[in-house]
Amino acid sequence: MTVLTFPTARPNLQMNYTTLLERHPEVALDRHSLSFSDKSAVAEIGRAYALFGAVLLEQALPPAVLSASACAFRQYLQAQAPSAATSDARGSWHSPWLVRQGDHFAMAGVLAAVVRSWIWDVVEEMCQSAQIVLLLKFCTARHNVDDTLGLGGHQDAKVVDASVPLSLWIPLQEIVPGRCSGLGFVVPRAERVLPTPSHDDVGADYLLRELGNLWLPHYALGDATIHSNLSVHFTTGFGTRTDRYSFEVRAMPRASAPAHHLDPVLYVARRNGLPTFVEAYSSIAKPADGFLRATQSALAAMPIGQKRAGS
Ligand SMILES: O=C(O)CCC(=O)C(=O)O
Repeated sequence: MTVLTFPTARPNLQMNYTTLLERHPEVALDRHSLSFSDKSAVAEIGRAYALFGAVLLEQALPPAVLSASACAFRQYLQAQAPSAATSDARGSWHSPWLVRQGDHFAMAGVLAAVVRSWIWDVVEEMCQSAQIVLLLKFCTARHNVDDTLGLGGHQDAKVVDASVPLSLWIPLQEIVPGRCSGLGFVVPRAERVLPTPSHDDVGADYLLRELGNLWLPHYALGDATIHSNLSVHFTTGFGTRTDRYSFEVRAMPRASAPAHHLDPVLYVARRNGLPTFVEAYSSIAKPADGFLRATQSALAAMPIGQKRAGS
């Protein structure tokens, strides 16, 4: 089982996310105009992403699908012994095919909704391809208990894999900075992989030098962000002890995907103009067959959405 965990900055006396937000409330504003809707041109979103490394897609996913997924995730966690996952008082990380109750997989509907939403047009634009792979070994369902955290950040090129270009971060609930843990970014993105003083983390000093470029988005239910592998980003923590549920999805062009990342995997391409799962694979070592089938069934059951404005 691959369960990614990311560096999480420890409490820091100099500045934590609560004091950051109190002293610099502007960090919660989208100062670089990186929020887009289904009315925005895909090319415009692609340009912002190329320059800044992170974009927020507003109201991109059906709230009912996300709420149902959060509810199923909670039920799964309640049914687990605490030792069954990478779990402690701060929450836990799970491969999506393991988050199940019988034949019901909490993340299957979210993945299908992503592929059938206008997010997919954006992913294709960023990948410059309509032949995409969903790298399930790098996808993670996360339960986070909001803790007081000192500033820090990481780049996925360092902590995930340099070959994987992008991540979608999908909260399964509303995220209000200061009220629950979320994901924040340094925008524009870095130009290269940065030195990390400790534990793959760029450190508080880096963020403090970038105060004008910090962004702690407010996510409404249905919003998602996409960040690049060079984007410095961070789990925010305010010490409220509230629960947060999210799903991180990693995708890349099929043509450049390393073979050793393709287990388990879902292949997406267009059929009759609609993004569709065209192949799936899971080895015996990664028992994800049930999840792959559930995701394909969820896609087949999805209403065919309206075409985007301008597409
Ligand atoms: O969910 C989180 O808080 C962290 C996710 C993350 O850091 C990442 O996507 O690289």
